[in-house]
Amino acid sequence: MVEYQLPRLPYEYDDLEPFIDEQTMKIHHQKHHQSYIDGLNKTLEEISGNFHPKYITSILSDLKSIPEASRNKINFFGGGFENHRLFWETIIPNGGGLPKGKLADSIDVYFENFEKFQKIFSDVSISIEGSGWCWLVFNPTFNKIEIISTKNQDSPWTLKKIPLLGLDLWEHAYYLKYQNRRGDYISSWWNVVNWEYVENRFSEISG
Ligand code: MN3
Repeated sequence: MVEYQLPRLPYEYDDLEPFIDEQTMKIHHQKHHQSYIDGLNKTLEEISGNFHPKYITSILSDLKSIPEASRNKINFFGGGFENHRLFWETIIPNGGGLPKGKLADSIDVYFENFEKFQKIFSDVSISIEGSGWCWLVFNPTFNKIEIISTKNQDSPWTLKKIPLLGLDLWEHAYYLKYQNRRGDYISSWWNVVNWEYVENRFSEISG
């Protein structure tokens, strides 16, 4: 049986201190991420799709292929699985700084410079109502990068956009350390962004 599993983190739970605290990382990974995986596996089993030949990003790109009764659950749990999988990869101890190469060039083209990009991304992140994500995505239809937000666990893949970098703005991602200070969490998160990973992802995707 094909089952999704909790990915191992490429660092320890306390490695992102002081920006993201150990307890938050541990609960976020072991409890929250695991719960999306359990929900995804259970839903796939219900629709006999645990042998589904496609990876979750292909399923999310074509949700209509899923029986209507299970579509919302696949959207939620599948999005939750994949959003978090990417989230862990795009943060790293001693991260932050500036992107380089082709990604840096694209940011300059579409946002004028990195500072303006960072301000727009932070502003969109702050203004999400309730739970959701802020994303830097690649839009293959127009061959350009964009900043978008999605609600709950909706994945950019459902909008035919490819996520490059995502910030989790559910309270579970920051409440233990930052409480209601979402802005402080956002400013801290910039210090752990793994730009090298995002650059490589962008290069692979944009060809
Ligand atoms: Mn989360």
